[in-house]
Amino acid sequence: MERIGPMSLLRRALGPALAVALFAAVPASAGILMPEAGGGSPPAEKTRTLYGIIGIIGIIVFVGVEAVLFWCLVKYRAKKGLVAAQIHGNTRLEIGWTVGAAVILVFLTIATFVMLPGIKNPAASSIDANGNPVAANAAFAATDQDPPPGGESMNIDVIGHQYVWQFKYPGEENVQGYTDMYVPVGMTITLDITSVDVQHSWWIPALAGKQDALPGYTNKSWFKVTEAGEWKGQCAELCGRNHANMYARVIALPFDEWQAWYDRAAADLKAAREAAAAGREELEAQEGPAATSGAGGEENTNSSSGEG
Ligand SMILES: [Cu+2]
Repeated sequence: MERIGPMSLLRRALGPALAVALFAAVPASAGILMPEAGGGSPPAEKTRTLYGIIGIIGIIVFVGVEAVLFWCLVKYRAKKGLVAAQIHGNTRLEIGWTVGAAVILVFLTIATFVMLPGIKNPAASSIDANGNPVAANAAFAATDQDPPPGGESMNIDVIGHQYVWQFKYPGEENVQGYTDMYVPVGMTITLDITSVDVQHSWWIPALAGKQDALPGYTNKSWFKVTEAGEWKGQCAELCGRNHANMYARVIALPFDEWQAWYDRAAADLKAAREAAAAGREELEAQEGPAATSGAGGEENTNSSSGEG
């Protein structure tokens, strides 16, 4: 049998190893050719469109350059006895490719800056807090205007923990949950993103770009989905040994179903808090107040909001 040296073994393994690495990375790349976009969420849709514009121009330039390169390789390949022509510049060609490259760059710059505000600034909601369509925004507001501070939107706190995402919803019921975020279709969702321990990164690729979750800071992001559905994501910043299991999911429900979920979650949470309070009273009755004071004796607000 043929003996294979370690170097040649390495060389043979390199190709398959690269192929495996590329395919294994696909689930994390949030789209193979183009970035994911789903639910009609504007930041992700616009990121995808911009990526497409830049990508197509990049492909045209790449194919053009490679075509000229291969044409030259074939046409001017070495022939016996042929002396290479000595060329000293070509003014028309040089001006041509300088101006051409500049025009492409100017176009890409303009396209990017025209689209960036739509990626960064939240769009106005299509429904109000009661689930009614908002007509005023469409009828009276300029299309390039940010929604007013008092405009319809829902702000959800996104809190990174090692290794779970916590969500706090607006409202006096203090509804909160983990991993699954429930939102109503048509509502602009603004996010206050932070962390209680290390750096995490909030990312639902189909809905919007990444946003870092940093302890001590509140970063903003937003999305708005126009159809019911589920979109998955995962912490995008290596945050410790269980980072790979720090999943998140956004579940968009029609407003009535979302409201039903919210009411159920609020009731579950209330029941859990009452049960905890009752348990505490019982313990204090048995063992005196010292049993529930100090660490661990505070009200436990970490009970899950339940599934929808
Ligand atoms: Cu994380």
